[in-house]
Amino acid sequence: MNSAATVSTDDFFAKVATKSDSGALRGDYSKADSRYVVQQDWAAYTEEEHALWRKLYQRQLKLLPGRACEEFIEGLASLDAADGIPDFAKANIALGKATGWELVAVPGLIPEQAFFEHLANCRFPVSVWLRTPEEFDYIVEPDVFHDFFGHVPLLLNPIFAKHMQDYGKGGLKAMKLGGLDMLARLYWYTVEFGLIQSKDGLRIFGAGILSSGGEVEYCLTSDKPLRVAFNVERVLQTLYKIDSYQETYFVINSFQQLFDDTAPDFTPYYERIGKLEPLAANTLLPGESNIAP
Ligand code: HBI
Ligand code: FE
Repeated sequence: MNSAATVSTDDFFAKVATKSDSGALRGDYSKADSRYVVQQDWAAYTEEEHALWRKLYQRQLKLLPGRACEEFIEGLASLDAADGIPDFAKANIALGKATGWELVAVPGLIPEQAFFEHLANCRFPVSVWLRTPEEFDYIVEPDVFHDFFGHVPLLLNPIFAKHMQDYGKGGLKAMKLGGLDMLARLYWYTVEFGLIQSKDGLRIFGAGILSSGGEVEYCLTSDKPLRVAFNVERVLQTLYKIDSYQETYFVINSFQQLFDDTAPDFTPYYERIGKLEPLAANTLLPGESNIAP
């Protein structure tokens, strides 16, 4: 479903090397270049795969009105991706015009350094393979549906796109500062599972939610999870769930807020929070309120 916990380069190569093990990554890395980029080979997708894409797309599309943020819905519409697995080269024309971003095809999860370097240079890595019909509702690693449907629409938004670039730069910096586990929580709770308070009410912008059949409704209406106002340092300290719906969602007020609040140098945050125990995913701190859906 998405990027899971941080994948160190060592873990990563261990996973690729032990392809037969259950923890192995499933993409074909044999043709990847030094940046882990491959050809999409759009012509090689089968009609069955395009049909599965259309089913996934239509299921998700119906869930979006009144739940996804407007920026996502608008971005998706301009990508013209309803008819089958999109050709990245075509999407890159729209993306280039809107924000200067470019999609690059990758075999699947890639090591963090390569991932951050792509983002820092306005390239978004999109997995080339599509899940199987058996995985319609749930997938562990990011496939082309999660990556494209979930992530690409907001890359057409200039402020969000700029945030993603800064996140990439921040990732490269965090690797040197020992802040990667903390920074990954920011990505998780915003880019993957973020909510936004819009003028019309609570909406979703996180790709992990928007590419999921069940969590779209759950995150907005269930009384089980917490919904807490976004605060950078709080998020950096908070553990997350990779194998269940989230126990806490953080709510931003605008993409500008996300951009501005993450603009400062994180060095002092890493120093301070690195010494603390991380907070469990279901924590509500004194003084925090649980935002009603
Ligand atoms: N690779 N293809 C891909 N997609 C991701 O989302 C991704 C990745 N490698 C590393 C990674 N995410 C995360 O570890 C970072 O966001 C922290
Ligand atoms: Fe993702």
